[in-house]
Amino acid sequence: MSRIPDEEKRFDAVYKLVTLGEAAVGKTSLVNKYVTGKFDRDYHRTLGIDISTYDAKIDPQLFKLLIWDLAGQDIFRDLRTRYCQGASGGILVFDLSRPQTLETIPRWVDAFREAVGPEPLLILLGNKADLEKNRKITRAQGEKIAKDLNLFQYQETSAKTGHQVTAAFNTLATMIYKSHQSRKIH
Ligand code: G3D
Ligand code: MG
Repeated sequence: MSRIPDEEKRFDAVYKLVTLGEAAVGKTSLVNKYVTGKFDRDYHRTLGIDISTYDAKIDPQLFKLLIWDLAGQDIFRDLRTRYCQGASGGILVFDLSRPQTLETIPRWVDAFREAVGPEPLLILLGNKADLEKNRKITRAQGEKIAKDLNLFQYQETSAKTGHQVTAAFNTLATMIYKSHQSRKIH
């Protein structure tokens, strides 16, 4: 009988999450802020796939999150499928000051669901909420898209100030856990 290392036993679940959305909406900054608590102004644009691991203690659960972060280029097809495979959830991001980054959200949702099916949960984040004077999308518009696409939540975030960043990632992890629990019961 093989032994499970103590370290692995501590986790209630291990989830792969992927970031999705157009270039420069703040995907890498959001992950960075969540995982390190910092906002790095000089952060270099991601060239490939970064995988950050984060132990999220969301009382009473402890989750290990593997957050995959792809460069924002339109490199769909093969990579998209492999990138999304095995994901328990996705973080869709658009920029509140650039409407075209919201317009392509349905494509990202389709791509994700084609790769992993309908079950993994998706959260939609309208990012750069700190740039209030540049805002072009209202909260109601974001909420409507989330509802129309059957996403479980819409939140407005700022990777710069940290506004709603921890809440968004933690909510996603908790909702994934709850949905898996309810599937076990039914
Ligand atoms: P991406 O991973 O989606 O491509 P990045 O996006 O995280 O690389 O961010 C793109 C640019 O937006 C970066 O600026 C970053 O600092 C900025 N940014 C990200 N999130 C926020 C936010 O919440 N508020 C503000 N004001 N800026 C944000 P640079 O200048 O480095 O390209
Ligand atoms: Mg990036």
